[in-house]
Amino acid sequence: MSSAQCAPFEVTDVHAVEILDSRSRPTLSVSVTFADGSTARAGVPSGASTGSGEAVELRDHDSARYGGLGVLTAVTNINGEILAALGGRSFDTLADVDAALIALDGTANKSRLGANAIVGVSIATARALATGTGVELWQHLTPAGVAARLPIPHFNVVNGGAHAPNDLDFQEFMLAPIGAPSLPEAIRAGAETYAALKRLLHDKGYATGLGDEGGFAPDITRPEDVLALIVEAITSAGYTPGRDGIAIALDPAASEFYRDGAYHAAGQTLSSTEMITWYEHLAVDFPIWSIEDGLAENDENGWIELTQRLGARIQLVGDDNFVTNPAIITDAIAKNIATAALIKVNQIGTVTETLDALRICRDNGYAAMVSHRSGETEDTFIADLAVASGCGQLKTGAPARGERIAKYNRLLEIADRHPALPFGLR
Ligand code: 2PG
Ligand code: MG
Repeated sequence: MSSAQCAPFEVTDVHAVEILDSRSRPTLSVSVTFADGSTARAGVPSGASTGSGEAVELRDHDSARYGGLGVLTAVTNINGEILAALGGRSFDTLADVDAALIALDGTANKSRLGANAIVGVSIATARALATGTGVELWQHLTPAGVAARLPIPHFNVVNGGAHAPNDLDFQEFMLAPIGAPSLPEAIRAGAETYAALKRLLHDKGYATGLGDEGGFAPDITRPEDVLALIVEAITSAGYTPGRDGIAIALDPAASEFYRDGAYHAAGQTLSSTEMITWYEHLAVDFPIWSIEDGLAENDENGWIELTQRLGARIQLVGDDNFVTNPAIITDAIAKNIATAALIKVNQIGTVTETLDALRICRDNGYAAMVSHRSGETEDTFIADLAVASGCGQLKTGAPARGERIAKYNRLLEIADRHPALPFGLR
């Protein structure tokens, strides 16, 4: 049964608690309960390299608590205003609940009640709707006519940028085991290569401390040097670098090093055209299959040139520029900007709008990659969402740290229970 076909349900309780995310910053745990006893909770993720058009995360800005990062205002909004609006009310679908939340908030960017409050209620509601249906969350979320699929996991094994205190400007270097024959083999390839990389870094005298997403954060400045180490790790773990084995995906998160109309990375100052030429060379020298946020969110002409020059050979993913916004993605597809969208539920703020963004990608032959945030909880919703959408790609950090592993372990459970599910890129 898809989420569009639910029987009416009455919300009886909505409750939030301030908890910690994986970076030790406050976030929300939200539970939703229905009159039939169905209940579920959600842990709300939070980003560091955020797009300026993201739905607004409400923070308390009370410097006496958590350096101003507390979320007690969002807790109060849920336990007060949102409970009062939803409690005792019957709905037909998740989309109806999400529409009620958006109307109650009344702003274009969910800034009044907080996108963190709204997305927590939305995810918990989606999960509560799946309980008692006799099917798993991913089955419940799969739209009619869509073929669910186990995604290629993208393991972020080297962290830089806003996610690590090193001098590496590119934010993420990911292993993408595109050539793996199955999800369990892909996870194994990621974990074994991660272990090989740790040995290599150690042997070469680099620190093996971890960044926010569980990848290593060595003091290396040049992306070329990181890429060479990753290729060496892939080979030493016994795998083939490239699309037949383990390919590499980058998220430079270029908005973070774009200032005064130029890109400042690895000691260079580059124009958009020079950045694109750099990526062209990197993609010749290394087995890179996908580049996310290769240019800054407001460098639209650069994105058009990037797509013209590299789009036929490499997947180009928009994150900061698209912010999971269905209208922006529709516009980008029309303008031939990028070839894929990154999908983050908290970036747009409701599950319904996220499913809409995924549908637009599917309907237009545009790729999509479901994504975690740098601040995560043990919540595994995105693993089910990736499977349900059939998009074939999920990035959720290194094969390390509980909050990242929880998502990969959820995929392993789904794979075990549903051996007929296809695996791999769409
Ligand atoms: C990104 C994300 C997740 P953050 O840029 O893609 O890796 O980072 O959650 O910090 O925005
Ligand atoms: Mg990104």
